[in-house]
Amino acid sequence: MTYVLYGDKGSGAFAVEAALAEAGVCYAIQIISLERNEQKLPGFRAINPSGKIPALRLPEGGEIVTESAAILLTLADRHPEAGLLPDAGSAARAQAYRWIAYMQSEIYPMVEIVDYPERFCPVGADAGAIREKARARVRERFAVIEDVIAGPWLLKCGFSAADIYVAMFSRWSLGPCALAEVLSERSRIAPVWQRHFG
Ligand SMILES: N[C@@H](CCC(=O)N[C@@H](CS)C(=O)NCC(=O)O)C(=O)O
Repeated sequence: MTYVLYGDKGSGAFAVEAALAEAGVCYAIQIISLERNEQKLPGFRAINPSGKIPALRLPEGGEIVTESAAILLTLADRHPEAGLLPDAGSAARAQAYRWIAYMQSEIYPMVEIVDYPERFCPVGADAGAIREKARARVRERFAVIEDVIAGPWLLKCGFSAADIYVAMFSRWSLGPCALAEVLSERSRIAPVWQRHFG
């Protein structure tokens, strides 16, 4: 039994695949094409009722986990030897939780508005203007992250799953930041980065 990752190239599945690769575990990928709107088909909604990727099927028992941040934290818990998070209970781990939660709650929802502005507009409203507002919010909210990056990684103590998230959001929205450049060359993650963003 292996993990099964449901996702598409260049999507939030990157973050999950990067964490799986970093943990050195076996996984299979089931492509759910965003271009073909496969995330909204009943077959996939049976996996994730919210009709979004990524989703991860766990080995042993086949439990499904959705929500990219929850998946990253789950992988960190299941594979502590991979060092995806600082030690449990440490101040550094609290900071990793803090910034992962910040990015999922403050930035990811803005990405949906950028990608699908018509979902948030009354009929006849200017979807392009809403998209630009959302882009501005992403830039503003990402600047908060840029200000706390210790360098080369977000946390002073070193690489963590939070860096995978920082790199993904910067690559999507702003053009890769210095941290993303470093992450894209990290040995286990480099091929995953290439596949998604190369
Ligand atoms: N809260 C979700 C958001 C996931 C999300 O928005 N995924 C995008 C792809 S990166 C998606 O599936 N978009 C398709 C849609 O909204 O129809 C998470 O963190 O996993």
